Amino acid sequence: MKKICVLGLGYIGLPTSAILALNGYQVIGIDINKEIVETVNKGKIHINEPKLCNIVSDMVAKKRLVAKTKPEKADIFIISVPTPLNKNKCCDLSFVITAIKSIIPYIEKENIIIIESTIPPHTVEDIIKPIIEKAGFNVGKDIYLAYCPERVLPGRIMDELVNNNRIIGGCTSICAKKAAEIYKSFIKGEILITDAKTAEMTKLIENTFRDVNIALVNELVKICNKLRINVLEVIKLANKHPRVNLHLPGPGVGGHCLAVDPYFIIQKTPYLARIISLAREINSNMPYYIVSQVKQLTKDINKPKIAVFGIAYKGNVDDIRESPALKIIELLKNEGFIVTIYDPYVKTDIIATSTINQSIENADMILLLADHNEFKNINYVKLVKKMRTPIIFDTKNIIKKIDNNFKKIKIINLGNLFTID
Ligand code: SAJ
Repeated sequence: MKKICVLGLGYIGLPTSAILALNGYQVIGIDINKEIVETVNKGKIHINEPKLCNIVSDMVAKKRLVAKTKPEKADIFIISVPTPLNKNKCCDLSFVITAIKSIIPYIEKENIIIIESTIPPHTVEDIIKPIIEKAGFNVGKDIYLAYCPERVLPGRIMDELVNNNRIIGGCTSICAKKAAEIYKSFIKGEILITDAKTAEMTKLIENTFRDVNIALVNELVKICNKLRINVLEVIKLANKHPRVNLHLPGPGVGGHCLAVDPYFIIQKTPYLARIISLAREINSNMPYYIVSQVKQLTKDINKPKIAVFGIAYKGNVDDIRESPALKIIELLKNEGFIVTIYDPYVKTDIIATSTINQSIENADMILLLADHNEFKNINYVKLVKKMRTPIIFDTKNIIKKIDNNFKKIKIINLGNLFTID
């Protein structure tokens, strides 16, 4: 049985470890966080991801998955540690570099090393390969190095890990071949072989594509509201064109991918990446637009209280990384609004109220920022009775059912904002 060390037991590393164990590998999951290691070794998980917990508990019980804080000798090493933005909006590679250096004492000839963390183009060739070669190995001859980005969607990771196509970017063609053999053991999608730098750029442009397209509709929101046109109706109709697929506008773009990856392209070619930079700017500014609309909607109310529904960066996940809701809450507080927060998924200190009823008590607005399924099925007519002013500002356009009872509530979305002045 081949042994794999997976470094980083986060949103990607833990599901990957579980799938590899399920497919016949002996997996050692490495994380510097002791609590995560203890949780996994109890057969439990520290993230909210459907279908993951059962596999982890089964694999831990069968001893095919073991978590540890330090790496050890193995046949294969997979690096899936975070690559956050630093304060200059460049990729912070320190976790990747530390992870690579931590395996150096344990690697042996014929080992395969795979990077899954999102990284700027040329990182494998220019930064990672030299570290390995400095330790006396010859990449492509006695050690095999590849970049294999994941493309899974949080909330559907366990299905997408298996069914999505996978890009394998080898430092050499033999490196790619060796890495592909591992993924072939569990992937049902296509295995697409290329070189490392092409794989690095492909990963980045996939998320940049979405970020730019979301910026386009977020800009359209402002244009349409200025011109008194319902943007949501425009998007719906335009998408009936066979070759048009406008994305959905919202309060901004969050998550650890779309809001981060475009900067990895910008840092490499700042003067060339113009649409990419502008899209980032437009999406990052959406919270300011939302707050300006909240101010407009509540201008006649004394000391308005806003009940924010949903602070996760998107629906049905517990992740608040880069969530535009955090910026919106900060701006609202700076403007003197009283803010309560309700999110059934997220457990964090910034949520002082725990129940939906507590959060809307005497509130003047429900500000819907995440499209959690729970928020689609609420009886808003009943709920608003506890509010001081029954305004709902639905930035995700999820409240659809407007029967006669709904007429008593002011429901504003990004399409009918222009009706408020
Ligand atoms: N959003 C919009 N409008 C849309 C779609 C999304 O405002 O039409 C917002 C969401 O609310 C959220 C953000 O964009 O704040 C990102 O959401 P997402 O669902 O587009 O993406 P992520 O970050 O959850 O996952 C993405 C996925 N990328 C693509 O769909 C191309 C996933 O496949 C990647 O693996 C993942 O990034 C990653 O790890 O890179």
